[in-house]
Amino acid sequence: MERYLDVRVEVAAALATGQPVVALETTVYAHGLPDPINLQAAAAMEAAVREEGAVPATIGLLRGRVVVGMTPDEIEELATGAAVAKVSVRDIAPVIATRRPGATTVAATAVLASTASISVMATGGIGGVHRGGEDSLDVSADIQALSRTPVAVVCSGAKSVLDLGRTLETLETLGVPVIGFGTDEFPAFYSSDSGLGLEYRADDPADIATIIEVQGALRRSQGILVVQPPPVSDAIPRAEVDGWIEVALREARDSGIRGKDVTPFLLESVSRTSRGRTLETNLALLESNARLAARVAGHL
Ligand code: PSU
Ligand code: MN
Repeated sequence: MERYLDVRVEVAAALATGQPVVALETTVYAHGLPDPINLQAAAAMEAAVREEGAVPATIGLLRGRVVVGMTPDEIEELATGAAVAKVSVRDIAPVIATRRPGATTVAATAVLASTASISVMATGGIGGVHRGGEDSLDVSADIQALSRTPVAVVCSGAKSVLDLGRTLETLETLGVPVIGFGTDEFPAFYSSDSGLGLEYRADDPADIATIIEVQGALRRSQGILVVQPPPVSDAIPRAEVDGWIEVALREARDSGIRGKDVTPFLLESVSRTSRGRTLETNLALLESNARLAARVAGHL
């Protein structure tokens, strides 16, 4: 397995000695955020993890291998490179085999983190059921990965460009516990409220760690989705975001965007229409999710 899996020394040492480790995805840098905010986000997430006493393990594909614990230079290579693949679960083997550089989505990052024995990761928002997904069947592989990969994913819910109600229903069907950190509501990524209530809430990272431990002890295949709203000072009212999303969805339809290009397209459109406001929020929530993930990992 080492032939294709390169777990860097700092991460390997932390895992061997039981130090907390937090996995971080790279699609958000390569396909979700523009330059230079992507590099700012990467640096802020790694710094937040370290400040909380954990080791960051940024994951991506380079030169025919999975790298777990990328260097800042390698992260920059993925974040700014021209022909970087967006790698979800189905893409892992083909992209490694052809030695293309690849940025991993939540789904692929969770799967590879689990392979490397890392049990907590942080991101912005997971992919989910797209609007109209009941017809197009466009449901992010993030959802299925969560149902069969024992990794806790700390995020701000799912992007509001999605159908959040159907996303939550699907998570329930697949047996994925969703825990609100300091909230009783599923956050809507840029906004703190979605109008969708959650069954479970925790106000202390230690309580989330306990849930992860129970899930692991019972050998459940599912991961856990930990959701927290964006920081209050950066949250954008839902009504405002809804307007930008309508424009984005119309543009996507008019341009015939399909498949893996949908999410990057919608994110780009929303950031353009909002004149960069969504980018500020995205950066702030990524950092705060990395911080919470590290605190949870510290209690495991
Ligand atoms: N959330 C963001 N920005 C992103 C993504 C999520 O704020 O770029 C990425 C994540 O990597 C997520 C992916 O796993 O989008 C989902 O893409 P899709 O809907 O094609 O599965
Ligand atoms: Mn999709």
